[in-house]
Amino acid sequence: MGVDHLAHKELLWKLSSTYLPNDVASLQRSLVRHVEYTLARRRYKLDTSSFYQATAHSVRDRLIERWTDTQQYSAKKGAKKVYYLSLEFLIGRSLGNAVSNLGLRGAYAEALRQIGYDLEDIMSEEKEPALGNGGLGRLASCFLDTLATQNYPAWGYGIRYKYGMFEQRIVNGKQVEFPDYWLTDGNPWEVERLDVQYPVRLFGHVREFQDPDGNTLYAWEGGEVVMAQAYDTPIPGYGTYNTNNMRLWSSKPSHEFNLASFNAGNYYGAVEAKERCESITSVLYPNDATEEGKRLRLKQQYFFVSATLQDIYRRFKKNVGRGSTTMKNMPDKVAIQLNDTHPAIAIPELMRLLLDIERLPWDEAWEITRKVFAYTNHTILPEALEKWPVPMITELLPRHMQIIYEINHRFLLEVQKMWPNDTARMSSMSIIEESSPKMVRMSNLAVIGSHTVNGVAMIHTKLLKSLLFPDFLLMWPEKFINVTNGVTPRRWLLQANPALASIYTGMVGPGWVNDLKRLEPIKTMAQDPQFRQRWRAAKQTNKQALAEWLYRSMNIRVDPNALFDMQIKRIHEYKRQLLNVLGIVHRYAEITQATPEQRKTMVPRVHIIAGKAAPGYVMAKNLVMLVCAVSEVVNSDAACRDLLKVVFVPNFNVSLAEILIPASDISQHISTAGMEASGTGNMKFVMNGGLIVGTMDGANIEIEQAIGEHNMFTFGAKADQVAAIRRKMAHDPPKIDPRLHRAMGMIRAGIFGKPDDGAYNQLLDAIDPRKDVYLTAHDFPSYLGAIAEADAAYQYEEKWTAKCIEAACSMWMFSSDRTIREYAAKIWNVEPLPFRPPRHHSER
Ligand code: KOT
Repeated sequence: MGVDHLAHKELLWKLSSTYLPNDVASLQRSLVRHVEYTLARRRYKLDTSSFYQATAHSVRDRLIERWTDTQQYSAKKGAKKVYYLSLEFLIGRSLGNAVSNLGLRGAYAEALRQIGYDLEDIMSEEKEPALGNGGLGRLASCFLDTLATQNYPAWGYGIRYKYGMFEQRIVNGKQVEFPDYWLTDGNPWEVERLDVQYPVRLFGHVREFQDPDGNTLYAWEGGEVVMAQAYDTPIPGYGTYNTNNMRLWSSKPSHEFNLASFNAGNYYGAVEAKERCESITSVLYPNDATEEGKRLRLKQQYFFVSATLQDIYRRFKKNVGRGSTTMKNMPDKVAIQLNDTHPAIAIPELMRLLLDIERLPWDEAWEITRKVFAYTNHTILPEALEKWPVPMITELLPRHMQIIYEINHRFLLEVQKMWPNDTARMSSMSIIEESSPKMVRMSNLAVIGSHTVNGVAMIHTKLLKSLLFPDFLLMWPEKFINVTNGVTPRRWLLQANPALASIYTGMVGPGWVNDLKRLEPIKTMAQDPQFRQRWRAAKQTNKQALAEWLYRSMNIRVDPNALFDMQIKRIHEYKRQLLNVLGIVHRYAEITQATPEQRKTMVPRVHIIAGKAAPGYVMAKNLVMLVCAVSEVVNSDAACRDLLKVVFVPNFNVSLAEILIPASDISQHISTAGMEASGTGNMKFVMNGGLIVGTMDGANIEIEQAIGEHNMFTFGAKADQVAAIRRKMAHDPPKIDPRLHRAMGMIRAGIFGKPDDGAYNQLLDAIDPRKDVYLTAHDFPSYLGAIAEADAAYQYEEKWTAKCIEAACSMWMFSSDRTIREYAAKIWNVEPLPFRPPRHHSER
């Protein structure tokens, strides 16, 4: 028997020990095999869509061998792992990223070309998963790319929403939302792990009992149990074998659940209950930087957290008992990063596992918990800070509510020790807000339960410390750190901008792709006219491509020689798209009144605005309407012909950003100072050779430091002035700028239509100089100044190009590679673990 077993093992080993070959002929065989056997289509019935599927499967095979090897290797080494917990991942399309990271782009392009297909066409068949709202979700995906590229053992955990971010269409000049059922054609990038399922309990009650030694114990019982089903997606690193995992959970009914209800004879009731289970992971909440307080959202959060912690726990427990590993060693093997407070219920959940299941004493459990978790805050906007009603948590998660109260009780004793009888401090630091109903402040819970709290840009961290958590800072000064955001140069340069990427590679070799510092020497080339010429040609290629895209998909003609100005991000009052529109209306007025001589001095501009408004956010939807209306009027006015075009591009997403960003000359990042935590679009634009019009907010400040003041067009109130300006305007309203007055007058007069619901008046009333919360009116004059500066600079082509070169080649610190190195060193204490494959592929 023993001998036979060994023989089987050896044979199995031999059978599975070869890597797939990657020469063109082999790739072609693999493509055709997938068309025939995976898709079950005959050879003569081939369209781009089946070839997309086949290519994806062929690439996936190659990802899988690296993926399983990486996972086996890190398990064998017992390495500490990072777990990035996020309710959102905006991964974008996978095919281009995968072939590029695998180094197989050329081979696949050739393999496809020879059989009559174009890799680019095939890539555009892919429907992008939109499992995130905006910056926060995209950041999570940039981090996953870097974690794999830098060989960190790291997993992303999230939710496999059936419906992602809604599809935005413009119907009669207004945003209309359509469901995004992104799985219609299946998802070739995921692997359903039927062997990885966990039960998740909701509702029920807590039973108190005594163990034989007389200790009081608690058990959470009853209620409903739903199942979490794992779906895994390989995350390849660039130029490395290491391939990490993104595990997304989907909810489904549990067996007991089915049996109990069906046996009770309540067939329809049972089917409804089943649907309720599935609804937990049904839809992504489309609110960016706002909080809704819906019960289903809390269910989502807990469902996700419970499954994830069970999974992490199971993996860790395989080591417990091995050697000298005990529960206490969990923080040596596990680092959990909370992407904002959305997964913060993980803190009481881990406590529950350690107390009720592992039966550790409180202090031990608490020490482990605090060493495991770290929390990233992404916004200080009050409307985004999560709070859950105590009655809601009590009903849904009764044991967690007890644990939260106990955490709070012990914490407040510490506060009392530090500041005796300071009730004001107690109530502001408490996890519980004493309102009616009482609320659980998730950010306080996250701060108290984590070893490190980080902001996402220098100014944001400063405000976090001074405005949001000043008392916590006094208590734990070491806990608060800054880690400025970054973006991956793989997707945002190498893949999105091949024209610029090839210039870079031609100058410094391919090493810049994972070491952006290597671009620094190119800065001196800004003085070389020939180099500037090549740089401009690359930008022109991208602008031309965008112009063609706009014509093909929107039937709008734009002049690729005009200045392309973009503001593409979620629509939000604090991001001040209204300031942009008012600037455009002002320009429109100037153009219509200009003499032929004056017209000659004006810079032809194409203004592109894109972004989704949350479905319930009236002001944001009004703004979309206004942009569409302005675009209608301006684009059909003969006076503007060669001077101004305004385009609202619907359904902004990652794929669109990849087309737009490389084609921009100017982009606008013009939030009210102090309100945009970081922004990450700003980084992408500058890396792609565009310049910024921006406020002193978020990462703009650090970008300006990196690229030099002379390469950025800044304006507006500074963060430390905003409060005083607001106070002053209430009793001493400033005089309105005449140009703003005229622009507002044009809108109110109905030049862009008069919506029945007074949508435009509502927008304009909100910037009344007496209650101009976002300082739109206040900043308007200096905004026009910055725009005018940009226009003036653009007219000196050579100087302009030099600015772009200098700026783009100074951006290394905004690579997520730098960001992740900081997280690894300052927060996670993890080391890279490169997996080196056997030299001969057949010796796997
Ligand atoms: C908050 C609640 C729900 C959904 C999203 C958020 C959110 C998003 N909070 N902050 N963000 C953005 O995060 C980005 C990544 O750090 C920042 O660049 C950006 O400034 C934030 O607004």
